[in-house]
Amino acid sequence: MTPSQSTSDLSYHGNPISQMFKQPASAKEWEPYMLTNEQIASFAKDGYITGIKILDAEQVEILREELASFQTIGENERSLFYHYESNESEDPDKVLFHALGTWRLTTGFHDLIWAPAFRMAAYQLLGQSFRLFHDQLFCKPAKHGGVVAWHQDFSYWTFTKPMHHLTCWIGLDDSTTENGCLYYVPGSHKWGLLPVTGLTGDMDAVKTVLNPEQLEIFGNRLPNELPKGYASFHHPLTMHGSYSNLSDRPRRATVINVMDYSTVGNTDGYARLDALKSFPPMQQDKPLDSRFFPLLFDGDKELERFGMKIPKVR
Ligand SMILES: O=C(O)CCC(=O)C(=O)O
Repeated sequence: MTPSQSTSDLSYHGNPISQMFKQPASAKEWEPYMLTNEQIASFAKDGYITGIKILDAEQVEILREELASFQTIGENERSLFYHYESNESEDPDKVLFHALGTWRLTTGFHDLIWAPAFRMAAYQLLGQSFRLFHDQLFCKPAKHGGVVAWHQDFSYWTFTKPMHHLTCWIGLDDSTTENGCLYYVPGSHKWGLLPVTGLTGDMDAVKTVLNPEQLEIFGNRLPNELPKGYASFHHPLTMHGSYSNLSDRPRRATVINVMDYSTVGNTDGYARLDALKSFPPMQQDKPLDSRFFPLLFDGDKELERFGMKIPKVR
């Protein structure tokens, strides 16, 4: 199967289906992807790390083409998405395309979740073998791209437990302050869980729930400018968001959200069950281990057989 080819439901494939990403087969082939002790310490301190290359230019091009095809898909394929909003912006003058579930639709997005550079870094930062939770697209067109308001990912994920998740944000365009790059608040992963204050409306709504000390730290937020194909990884409590895109260039990004392999459902009493109606089935206290949550990396098994000593978050 070649990238860009679309089939019915790719979640039936729990392994890569194309040659888009060559999988390492020895310690020597895994080593170039390994994060250093310094990068792991920096993640523990700041709640994110950045500048990790995941995709080459050709792979970016494949994903851009597949992304473009999502604009014109039929009802059947659209039903595979867990969430699909061609414009989720609450500002009538702006556009934000937001979708979850691309890995079920096209070969490139399906195989992206097995990209070796992504898998190695995620394994080290979670310190554990992990499963796919879901993927996402956040795309802002040129000139009128909408904001993604400041938020913590886990405030939207309390229908799962325990909190042992990780996000990988990958640019499909060079992202800069001009076209609406992501921003992070270093150290905010130590604030604890904050309530949902909205994703696509008032950029600064979260300020209403921050205490004076957090508000001061919020002043240290930093832009996460990245070339296309490069990624940042963040903790589920790290505060992040992105401003509008008023530039002449689009700002497209794909996101992979992963979780500890033993994560279970926590749906009983979840306040926003309606938002989950197109999600894969999940049950209270039952492992999320169906075909919708493939095991992406059994790192302990796959790497230790090569005798590799891997620095990991503990
Ligand atoms: O791409 C963006 O602007 C927002 C991304 C985001 O919220 C995330 O990766 O969790």
